[in-house]
Amino acid sequence: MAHYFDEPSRTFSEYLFVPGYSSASMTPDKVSLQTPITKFKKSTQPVISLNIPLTSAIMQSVSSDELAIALAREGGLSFIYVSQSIESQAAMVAKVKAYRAGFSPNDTNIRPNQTVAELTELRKKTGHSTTTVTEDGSAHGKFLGIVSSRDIRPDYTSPETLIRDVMTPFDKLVVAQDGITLNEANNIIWEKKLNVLPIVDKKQNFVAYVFRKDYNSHRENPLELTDDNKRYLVGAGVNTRDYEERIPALVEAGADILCIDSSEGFSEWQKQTLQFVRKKYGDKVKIGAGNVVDGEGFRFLAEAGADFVKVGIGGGSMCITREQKGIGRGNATAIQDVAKARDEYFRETGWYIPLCMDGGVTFDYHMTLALAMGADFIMLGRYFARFDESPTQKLLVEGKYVKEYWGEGSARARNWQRYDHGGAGGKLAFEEGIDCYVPYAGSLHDNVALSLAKVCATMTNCGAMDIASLQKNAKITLVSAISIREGGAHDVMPKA
Ligand code: MZP
Repeated sequence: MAHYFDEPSRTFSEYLFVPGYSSASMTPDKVSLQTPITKFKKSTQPVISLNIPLTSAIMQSVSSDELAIALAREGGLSFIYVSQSIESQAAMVAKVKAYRAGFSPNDTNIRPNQTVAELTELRKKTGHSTTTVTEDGSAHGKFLGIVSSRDIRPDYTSPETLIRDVMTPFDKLVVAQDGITLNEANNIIWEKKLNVLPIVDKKQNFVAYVFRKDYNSHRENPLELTDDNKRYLVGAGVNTRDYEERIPALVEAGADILCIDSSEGFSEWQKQTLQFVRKKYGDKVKIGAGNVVDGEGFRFLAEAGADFVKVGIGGGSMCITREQKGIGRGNATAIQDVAKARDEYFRETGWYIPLCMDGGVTFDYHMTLALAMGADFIMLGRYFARFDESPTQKLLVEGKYVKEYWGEGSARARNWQRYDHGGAGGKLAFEEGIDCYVPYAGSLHDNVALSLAKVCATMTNCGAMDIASLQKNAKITLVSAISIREGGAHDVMPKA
């Protein structure tokens, strides 16, 4: 006889927190959202922790290098999408790693013997006006000067003019040597009243810029997630097909952590991929696996060597897996069940394996519920797709600004490796995700700040000042259908 679960499969909207005691000193600004992302042995510290419990989904329409930089600046982490060539994914990872907090890489470069017309074309492509003149036109070539918007007078400067005749040459610029700290660079900017300070190495090769305009943003982001060299942390998705080639390329490019991207993680393919990493790199390379929705699936991946386990099947906002295949589990039940198995595993082995709640986290309070139910961090697609920094187009549809969003199992992404069951060949036999729009919401910084303000406020109401105590002490209740109605504005006439 088939196995039947006693509990119905429940989702976050069916639960509410019941407040706990909060003392006068418990205020939202004092809440710590720091959280582990890699497994660790009892009484030791995880090798990697996040400063906020948010990661962005391994999706074409979400996790590009630009979003990764914006999210790391807030203290979270992106997993660059895997459904692209190994070369382009590794290039995206390298681009994030080239970005030292406060130091901007150069993506608009030109040779001195090129023309103003070529410069105009280049600027249209990159959207940046500060152009670096290097001997060979490469990003880290010998630095010869800068062309800024002030050097070219529109309608007056002939398009045929050579760059060498309009640029501010190297000997007229204030530059600093590589190795300078951000503080020292900012001091020079203020003392010399500069807008930008170029950094060069000993051979005069270009390294990076420090911009005056970034000074405040850096000060506003004390939670920035960086490595020991002040470079932003970045993750990358991998699949269970080309991992032998893809993983070394991503590691070489500087990825700090990997995650197997699959709609269903309780499989021999995941075990083989994890074993490949352990054999080749030991514990040096960190890799998460998933997705699973019950204790059995969790234990399989834990024993196979996963650094974290991702939870959730069929709950994603654009996902139609449950409709297509009848497979999945309500997110709340899934995370509760897996967290129970994780805690048992910890008691048995002394290894704590962080859990990631992935997909279907819709309202901000769902984040808090997921954390309280045992998730250590959350992965979001729809949420991040709405922001300026996501890689998709912003469009005006029926009078409202939207951004494009599509599932990895949609015909548009054609990420068959995520859904395939192995064997020879590989194709997307039927769709498991849709191509859609999400309402445009503005900047990642503003939205993440607002969401986390709500998370911290709820935690304070629960008497929890960090995620571990929320998991231990939260009081959570199921709600009836009628009380869900009571939870919104009701029996009043809202003004339009
Ligand atoms: P959401 O945050 O938009 O609700 O869900 C994002 C998650 O949905 C991803 O992290 C991934 O696990 C899952 N996903 C991505 N593509 C599909 C699909 O095409 C999907 N069905 O379910």
